[in-house]
Order: sequence, then structure tokens, then C-alpha cells
Amino acid sequence: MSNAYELAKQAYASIGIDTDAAIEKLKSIPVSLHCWQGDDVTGFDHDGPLTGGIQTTGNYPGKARTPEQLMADMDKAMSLCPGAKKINVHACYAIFDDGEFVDRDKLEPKHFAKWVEFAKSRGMGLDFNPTFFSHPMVKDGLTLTSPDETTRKFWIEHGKACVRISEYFAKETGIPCVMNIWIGDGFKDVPADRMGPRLRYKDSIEQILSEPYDRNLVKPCVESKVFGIGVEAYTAGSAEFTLTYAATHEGCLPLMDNGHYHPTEVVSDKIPALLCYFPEIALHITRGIRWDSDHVLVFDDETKEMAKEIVRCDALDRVYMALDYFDASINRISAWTVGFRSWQKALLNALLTPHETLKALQDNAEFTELMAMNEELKTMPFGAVWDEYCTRCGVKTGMAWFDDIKSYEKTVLSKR
Ligand SMILES: [Mn+2]
Repeated sequence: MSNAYELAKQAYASIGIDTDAAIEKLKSIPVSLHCWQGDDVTGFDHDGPLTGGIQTTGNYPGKARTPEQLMADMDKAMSLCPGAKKINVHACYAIFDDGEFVDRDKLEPKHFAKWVEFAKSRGMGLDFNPTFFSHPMVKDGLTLTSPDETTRKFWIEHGKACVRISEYFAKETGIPCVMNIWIGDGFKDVPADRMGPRLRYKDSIEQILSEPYDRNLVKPCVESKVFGIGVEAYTAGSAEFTLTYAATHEGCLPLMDNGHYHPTEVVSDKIPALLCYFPEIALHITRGIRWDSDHVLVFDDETKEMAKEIVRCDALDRVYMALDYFDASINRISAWTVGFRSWQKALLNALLTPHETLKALQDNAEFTELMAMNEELKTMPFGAVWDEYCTRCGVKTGMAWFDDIKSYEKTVLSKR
């Protein structure tokens, strides 16, 4: 134990915080790492471009092109990140045998056996996402809201296949699988019919979730979005639509992606609002710059505030946390690592905050002291506790982890 940690421990003890307890708690909280940062959301089941209102920008060399490369890169990133992990997989990351191919409506658990093997051998759970984009069956930009019944049916069948795969994940790993439904369906310009697509979307999700599954094993979610590239005027799966869907359909969770709202809205404020009503909620944690830009998560104010809300609401076991961003302009393994470490920092910072003291100040209308204390907390010796946490998790501190990134880039990525 470092001298710096001993001093930090004393400093936090003086405000009623047990740093050792915070470290132990954080070690047990799983955060889902998204496989799609590793290859710019390309996947293994198609050659076409990324569609659905999302876009990766940048062409940093060395991106993963095979399942083996992607898994090796994830392993490298995870070796540099403290804390418990889950693996988050999109359906387009199905792994077929040589010469084999099935379309998304026919996907089976066996096409994800290698992901199960990967997760199980590392003692991790798996989360899952149907992929309703980047596919020839996206008709006029629409999937589950399509007025064309053949199109809509195809995507409903895809969703049902994903329910079966999610249950397989949970049974194999022994850890519940969060299955998130997100579609990019919408219109570039002012629609002539806003309700029709939403009624079709509602019916489509109801059909998907009519597929039998064990509610203790599969946690279906619906994720909202305010707009996407090329669908600026309207998206069917708006905040109101998905939130109301989840509120009126037992067992379905709302999923908030903090890049999917108007830029002045903050998900930190929405977390406690939803926790008043939902037993469980899910998050996609990202960093939007002006819009859903999918920038790598950093340890900024809103990131800290989101983590604080989860901790101060005593909801660490009610919130499923997953990262969701993709930056192709920088080393992708570093992108994973910086983002994951940033969320770990935010959670640790939240666990080191004297919430009861701050709440009491608010309840007693001591707003002057509340402001003063909040400002003082910002210069507490957080870094020493963070370093101790990393050390106890067996990962490198400071910039030492980045040496691994440089060496991996030289010996592995540069040869691709
Ligand atoms: Mn998302």
C-alpha cells in the first residue's frame, strides 16, 4: 500500500468515507464492454456500409477484421481495465463456419458459440443486441416500422431469434443477458404520418417479446433516440415512445443512451426519475459532442454525475451499465481502455462521495454549505485511491498501461 493511499484513506475517513470498502464494492460491479469499438461496427455477417443513422469516422490502422483479432484486442483492452466485466455483442457479430451463412432472421445460438466460449472462459456474462441496420433488408431506412409486411416480418423474426440467443447466453454463462432493441427507423424530412410507424413498431416489439423466454435470464430493453444522420426530422423510437413502451410492458426495461437526447438534456437527471418507477433500468454510456457522436467516454462532469446518481440512489444492482461508442480515428484498444477506465473512475468517485452528508445539507436547506462542500470534494486525493484500486485489480496505473498499447500496436496491429 502506497504512502499516498494511506494519506488519501485518512482524508476520506475524515469525511466519513471508507476507501477500502469503496474499492471492494467497485470490484464487484459488472460493466458491459461493447465489442463494436474494435472494428467500427462492421461485424462479420455483411460487407456493406454502416447504416441506420450512425457513422464511424476515421481510419486508424490495425482494426480487427476477424473474430480472433477482435477477441484478442478485447482481451488486451480488458487486461488494462480494472473491475468486473461483461461482453456486449451485436447480432452482426455472428461467427459462421467456413462456407456457412444464414441471414439475420435465421440466426441460431450456435452462431455465437465462440462468444460464449470466450465469455465463459473469462468468467464473464454476455449482453446482446439485435442488429436492425447495415443490411439489405432495411427498406427505405425502415425495419420494424416498415409498412412493407415482408420487411417488417423479416426483422421481427430477427428479434425473436435474438431472444432465443440471449436466453442461450444467460443459460450458458449463468448470468442474465440484457437484450437491447434499438432501431434507426425514421425520416429525413417532416413526416406525413408519425403515429403509423410507431404503432407498427409497438406491434413489432410485442411480437418479438412474445417469443417465450425466462424473465430472470433475459432482460429486454428498448433504447430511444432523438435523431440520426439522414433521419433528422423524425425517429420512431423517440424517448416518449420507448419509455412508455417499457412502462406498459411488464419485464421490458427502458434503456437510456446519453448520446440520444437533445444536447442540453442530461441522463443523470433522468436516472433517478426512472428509478422512482422501474425496478430495473439500463444505460448506454457514451459521450456525445453536440450530437450522438459516439466519442470515447472520458471522466467529465456529466459522466461523474451519472455515476453519482446510480450510487446515491443505492441502485448499483438495479442499473445495467454498458458502454456504447466507436471512434475509428484513434487506436481502438486505447479507445476501449480510456472509456472503460473513465466509467470505473466515475463509479469510484461516486462511491467516495459523502452522499448522506450532502443530502442532509439539502434537506436542511443549507445550500451555502452544500456548494462549499461540493467544491472542496473536487480536490480530494481521488487519484491515490484510483491508483490503489487499479493495483488491487492487477492493472497498471498512470500512463504505464499505455506502454502496452504502444507495444501491441507495434507487434500486432501494424502487421494487419
Ligand atoms: Mn446506444
